[in-house]
Amino acid sequence: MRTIATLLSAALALSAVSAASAGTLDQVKARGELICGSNPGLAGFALPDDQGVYKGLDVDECRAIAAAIFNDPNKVKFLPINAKDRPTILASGQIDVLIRNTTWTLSRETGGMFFTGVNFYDGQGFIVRKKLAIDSALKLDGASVCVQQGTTTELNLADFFRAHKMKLEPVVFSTDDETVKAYDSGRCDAYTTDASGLYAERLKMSAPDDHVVLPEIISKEPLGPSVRKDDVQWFQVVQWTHYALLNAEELGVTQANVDEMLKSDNPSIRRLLGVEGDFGTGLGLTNDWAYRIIKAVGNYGESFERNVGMGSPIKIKRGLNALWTQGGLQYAPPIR
Ligand SMILES: N[C@@H](CCC(=O)N[C@@H](CS)C(=O)NCC(=O)O)C(=O)O
Repeated sequence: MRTIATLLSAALALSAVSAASAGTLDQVKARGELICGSNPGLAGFALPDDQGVYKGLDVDECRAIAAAIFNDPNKVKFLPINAKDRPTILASGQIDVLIRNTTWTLSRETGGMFFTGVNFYDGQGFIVRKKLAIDSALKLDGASVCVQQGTTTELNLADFFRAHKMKLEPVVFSTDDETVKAYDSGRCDAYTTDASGLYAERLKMSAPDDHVVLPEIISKEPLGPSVRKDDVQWFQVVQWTHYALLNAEELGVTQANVDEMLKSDNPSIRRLLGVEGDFGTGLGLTNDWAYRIIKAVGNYGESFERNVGMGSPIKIKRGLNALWTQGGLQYAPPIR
């Protein structure tokens, strides 16, 4: 009897574990919205506009997932997350996915954040006041540098100064607003973050033109979405959402021409849009999943240009984020 009871409770415990760990996609569908962990406010990546509507490159990845699931890019709630809280909030289950300019590193991954890919290849840089009259980060010996806690930025900063035998006075803050304000008010000689962040944060400074970005990029910052480790199907939904955005760009499918493209004879386009084949169901989605994404947010290139590209206030060149066909690193496996 005791054995049966033990077996029964073991079986119950096991099913509870699999119920808890299985089916983020089903949970999202049942809830009726996606919960996306996002930046509290980083222009170009995730920033509420005047109407409180979140806009940005990371935001578009979240909206693309919502579009793939619900055929509605607005069925997503954005939960702003501070840098140092990212691993715990993802682990706690409060969010379905974290898309918050977060660098893919080994220790983050072994610590439970499972990265699905890279939606922005970045690297860390420095900004200083022009009147400091230095033209290289190698001339920062003895400098005070404002930096945000809980970031790879903080670690790379220490490495860079140590590697170059320079004296560093780090001035650490827990939020980005505090960090930028401190630098802007003259508390530090330099401010350091991902290069993308430097472009965005510079716009917040009282006199953006009084500052200069130094030429050195001191690290690799592959920024991408992460999910918990226990749900392969959900991992694939998030991963292939980015691949759909990339494949669309590669195939010339845009938000404006996607309906026209449904009539295309190109087999790759037909598979992407679900006109041919049975690809979406394998992800737990409908076969028009990628059509929904492109119709809602456009392709990766469109999202890039709109949010951070040369036509946007941020003015970042495609660089490493160009498609592989254009000399960049953005590459998606084929849909077949
Ligand atoms: N990519 C780095 C840095 C990410 C990061 O949090 N950067 C800061 C500075 S641009 C930020 O976004 N802060 C926004 C905030 O906390 O409000 C990482 O993953 O650690």
